[in-house]
Amino acid sequence: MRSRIDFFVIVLIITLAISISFVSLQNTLLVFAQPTITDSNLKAELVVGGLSSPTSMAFLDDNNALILEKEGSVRLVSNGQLQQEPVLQLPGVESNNERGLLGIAIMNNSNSNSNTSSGSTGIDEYNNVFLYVTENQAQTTGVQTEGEVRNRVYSYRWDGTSLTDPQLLLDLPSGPGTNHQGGKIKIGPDNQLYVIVGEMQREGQLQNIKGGPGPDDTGVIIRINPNNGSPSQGNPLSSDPNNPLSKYYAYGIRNSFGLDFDPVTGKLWDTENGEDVYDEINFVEPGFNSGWKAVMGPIATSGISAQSDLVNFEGSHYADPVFSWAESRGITDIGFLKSSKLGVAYKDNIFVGDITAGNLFFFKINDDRTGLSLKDSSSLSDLIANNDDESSEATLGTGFLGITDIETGPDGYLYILTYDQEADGQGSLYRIIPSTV
Ligand SMILES: [Ca+2]
Ligand SMILES: [Ca+2]
Ligand SMILES: [Ca+2]
Repeated sequence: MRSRIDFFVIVLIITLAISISFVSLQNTLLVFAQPTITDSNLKAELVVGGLSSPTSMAFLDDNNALILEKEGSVRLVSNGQLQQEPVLQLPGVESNNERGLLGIAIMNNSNSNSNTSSGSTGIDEYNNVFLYVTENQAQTTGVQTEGEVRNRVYSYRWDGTSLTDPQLLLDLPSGPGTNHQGGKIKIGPDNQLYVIVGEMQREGQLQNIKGGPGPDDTGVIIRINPNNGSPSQGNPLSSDPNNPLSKYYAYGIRNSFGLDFDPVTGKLWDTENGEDVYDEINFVEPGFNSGWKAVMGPIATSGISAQSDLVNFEGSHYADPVFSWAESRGITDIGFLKSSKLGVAYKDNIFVGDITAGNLFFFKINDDRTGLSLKDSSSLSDLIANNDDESSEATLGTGFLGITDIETGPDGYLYILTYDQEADGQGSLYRIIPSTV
């Protein structure tokens, strides 16, 4: 009898032990399914879930943000709540591979209106919302030929509840490749609209092919007047509006999912993607030639001997990336944190995401704000993450599944838009806040 009781006690203990370890395993899995921040002073907090293939976001004001879904919906997040109905559902969106509703920028306008007949003076405040979208429908004012898919940039007016009054600003190629569409757009501190366009597998002068087809709006950063789409004053390659180069700020870009402006200097930075080697972070000065498709990553590793092997338009210059990942990992957005809400160490420094693993990287900017500040003892001081181990030195966050956009919110916290490639593009919006909040 005694041995029988012992037997039941042992079985009970084993059963308990198994169930306890199962619960702790479940908890462990639950923890790992959430984004984790290596700095214990910070944490990631879910703002909204339930997004479908979110690509980009922008803030309208302190309480409202717009989020793009790749298939063509513009969603409103109001006071932290995702509104059920899209504020705009674009027809005719082509979302095959990397095509779709990709980029958003918002410009706040204050127009002083004086009405002399009544003697009244008023300020008319409104937001212009710019969208970059791949369309398979004809546009009467565009240059589309029948059956051709185009990338287009429109300006809308936000009336407080919906987007109205679309104006076509840019009508761009979208092929032959269905990948490398670019699509991030930004309003600069100069109030001009910057648009990054991928190479779409074209091979012309803009891809550094000497004697190749002329400028065709691929592999470039375009800088235009947001009111009418005309080339901005002072563009680096040509001041003649009839010259296609007059719209360009930079070229030689393979593909990009990231643009932002340094809040201190107003200078532009981008990220770019390599085929299988070299993703890049670039400091983009006017006339920048990034080197594709002769160079990806540092020119010293490219096999070409000198800048003279590239297509060098007057007013252009080649520059190496300020940082590269030797193994391409799908680097996406770049964002400066434009606040001290996460501590002074993070203020005005950069965060970069990737799509394949959902890692969030953090880098400090150097004193003259033209590159990164990396310790001499670091394996990254050669400006290259040569492998995953080295890359992890710059990793601040993991578990985001895939990052498509990074923005500083009006509350000064860092917002991270995620996209799970393994789960049909299921997406969420997180924000990084101090652990104590
Ligand atoms: Ca480059
Ligand atoms: Ca290295
Ligand atoms: Ca961004």
